[in-house]
Amino acid sequence: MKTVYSDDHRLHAAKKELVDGTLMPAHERPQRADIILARVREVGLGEILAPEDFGVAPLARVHDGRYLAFLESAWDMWKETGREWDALPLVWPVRGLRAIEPEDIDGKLSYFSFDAGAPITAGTWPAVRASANVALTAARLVKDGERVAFGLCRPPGHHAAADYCGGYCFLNNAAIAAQWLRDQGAQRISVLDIDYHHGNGTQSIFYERADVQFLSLHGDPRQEYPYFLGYADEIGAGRGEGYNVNYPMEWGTAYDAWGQALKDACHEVASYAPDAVVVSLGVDTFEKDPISQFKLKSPDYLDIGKTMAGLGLPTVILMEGGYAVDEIGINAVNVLTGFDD
Ligand code: Q9C
Ligand code: ZN
Repeated sequence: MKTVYSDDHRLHAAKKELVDGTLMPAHERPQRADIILARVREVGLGEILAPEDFGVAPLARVHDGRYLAFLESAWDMWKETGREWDALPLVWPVRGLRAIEPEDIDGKLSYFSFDAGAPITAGTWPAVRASANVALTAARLVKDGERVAFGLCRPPGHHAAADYCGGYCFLNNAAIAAQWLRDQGAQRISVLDIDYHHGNGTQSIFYERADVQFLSLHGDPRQEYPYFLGYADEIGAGRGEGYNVNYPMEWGTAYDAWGQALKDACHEVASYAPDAVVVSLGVDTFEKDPISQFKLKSPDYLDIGKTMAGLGLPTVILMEGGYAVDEIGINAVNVLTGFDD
């Protein structure tokens, strides 16, 4: 299997994140991609390619123009006010407040985010552009006939919606790849999200559409981030009704139950009969993940790859979360080698 990778992910390196009420070193760090890439090389997975530049058009097919303009200009606006540390929001327009884009950069940061989990730094915009190009290049490989391709995306994307960032995510790489495949002539695409956290951004982007099926296996929103989306009764709306499938699972879930949910999700994908599958691959389901509560073990990831390969569909696998950095390479690449075997 070919891997698409860009060093430009390093341009985004947030210093701190809020954990347990204090500012701690960020979990979503450059080392994550470095370790996965090292493992791809170590196992001899296949060729490693640089991304092509697809420009802004495929991003604008998924994201709001105002949001893209904000992402591009946010760091300069923040810096102009004399601040040189990472930009973070402070206030969100919850129930009863007015959702009007403010002029002030601190107001814009809040308006275009749903949490304080996506700090904007000097290199965030070029890094997230590169990450989206990685996803698009992997999608192009599959469109051009590869059975499967791996986009080593960083920063991740599945928490980002059409017009907001959050949860370490800025551009929704999986949604951008899925939409691009549609625009290239695919009739139906399934997005299968196996990150520990619910893919709220991807779900919301495709919620009213029948041409992109979204399935997510994740920590139950009653207990787990992002808390406000991911329930099983979210089945899609309008023309999209029946094309959104959530599998919330409780803390402590191990591979016996998780693997059953994956099998069920794969049956749903098979009945939908898409032209291609986009996988949002998070390995934060691992038992030693520092911010997650599932109990998957390293060999389980081989089985995940094998199960997904069993669909026999063209597949674009895109990296999302996973924060146990010592094992992130083994776990992520186990999915890929399991798929290839
Ligand atoms: N105590 C991804 O995996 N913080 N994002 C959760 C838990 C945000 C995860 C706090 C986690 C975002 C792509
Ligand atoms: Zn996650």
